[in-house]
Amino acid sequence: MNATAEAKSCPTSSIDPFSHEFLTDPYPFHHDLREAGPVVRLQKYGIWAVARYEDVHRTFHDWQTFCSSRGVGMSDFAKEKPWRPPSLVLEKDPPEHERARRVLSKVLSPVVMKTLRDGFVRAAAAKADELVERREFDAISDLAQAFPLSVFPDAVGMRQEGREHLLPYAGTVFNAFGPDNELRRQAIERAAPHVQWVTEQCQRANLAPDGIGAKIHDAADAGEITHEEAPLLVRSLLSAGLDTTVNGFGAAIYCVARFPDQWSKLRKSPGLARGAFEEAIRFESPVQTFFRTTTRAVSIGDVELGEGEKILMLLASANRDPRKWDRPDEYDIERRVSGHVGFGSGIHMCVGQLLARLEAEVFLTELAKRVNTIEMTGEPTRAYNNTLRGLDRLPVRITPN
Ligand code: QZP
Repeated sequence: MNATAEAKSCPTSSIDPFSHEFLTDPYPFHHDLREAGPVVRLQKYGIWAVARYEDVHRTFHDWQTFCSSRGVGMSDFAKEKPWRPPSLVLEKDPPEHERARRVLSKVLSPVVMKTLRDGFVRAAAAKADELVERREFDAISDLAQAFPLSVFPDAVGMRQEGREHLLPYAGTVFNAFGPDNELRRQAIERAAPHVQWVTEQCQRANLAPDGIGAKIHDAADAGEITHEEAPLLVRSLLSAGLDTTVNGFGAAIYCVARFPDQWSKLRKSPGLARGAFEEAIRFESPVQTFFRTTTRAVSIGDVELGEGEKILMLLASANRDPRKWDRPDEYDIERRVSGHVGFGSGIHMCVGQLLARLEAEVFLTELAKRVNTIEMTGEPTRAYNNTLRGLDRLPVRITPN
């Protein structure tokens, strides 16, 4: 290939979306990548990036051209061995994807959500009472982690012992989507005990018979998937179902702590809880990025990409693209937020979104009934991960109604 000709026809950037600097404050880099063009060559990695809403959306929806089966991280499964056996849903294309997806869709359906709701309300009320009593606490460990940890593993039907492996395991999964940098290497280096525990918990014998995990094994009895596939599909729940909601909760609390007028609105109308969560997902995008791989030559704008090229989709940038959103950098719980790509879009769009929204709605509603003000009492500190954006400390003080 003629390097000079390529440089003329296609915007190129030296930005590293997985550098410490980028992960600390991605917004100026998002701006530069959006302005560079519909698709940008990332020099450092020899891959492509899409940062505008329209192009991220198109990439999500054209699954025939932009496939998942070669991995949704930077590593191309056609060239490198995956760090763990590929997911039966995330890392597959139709038709295999559909079979696994149908099962997850069923075990995470509105009917199942209805059976979980009352228990979640009780857990949320108890946690909100406890926090109001304490007044000052860390909104990450004491709330964003504590609440999902108090409901999700029980809903799946997991045993008590060993649950401390869940967040480190998920942290590894999300770091592993990134490039071969220090975050990824260190996570994989330390993963073995977490992988071993999680793998064990996916077995039918380790799941309560009435939980979501067991329902996946029941689907194998019904012939919808094989008995060999069931544990790997349970693994998807454990990979994707906790760290995501933890960072979603963290995002929501960080938002209402920085935008007190929005908390006031929520307090006066707890019915806005779902909107407050959804807007926090748009605003912070707990899942910042994902990749696809081209299955054929394709043009994006004026740029022609070959087959077998990795494309980074910057969801967080799409969710604040001024071409799509009015006042993109404002957190507004009454915004018409539908169309955001914080849960992805298209055939792979988050299959657990009803569960995430249920947890958030129920908890934010209970908090809104009790809490007058939420203020930060110190500097929040960031948690660094190749895929997830969130904090590891958010000291707050709340005042009761
Ligand atoms: C992680 C899996 C944000 C999501 C892409 C997270 C995710 C989804 C599925 C899996 C893992 O199936 O293991």
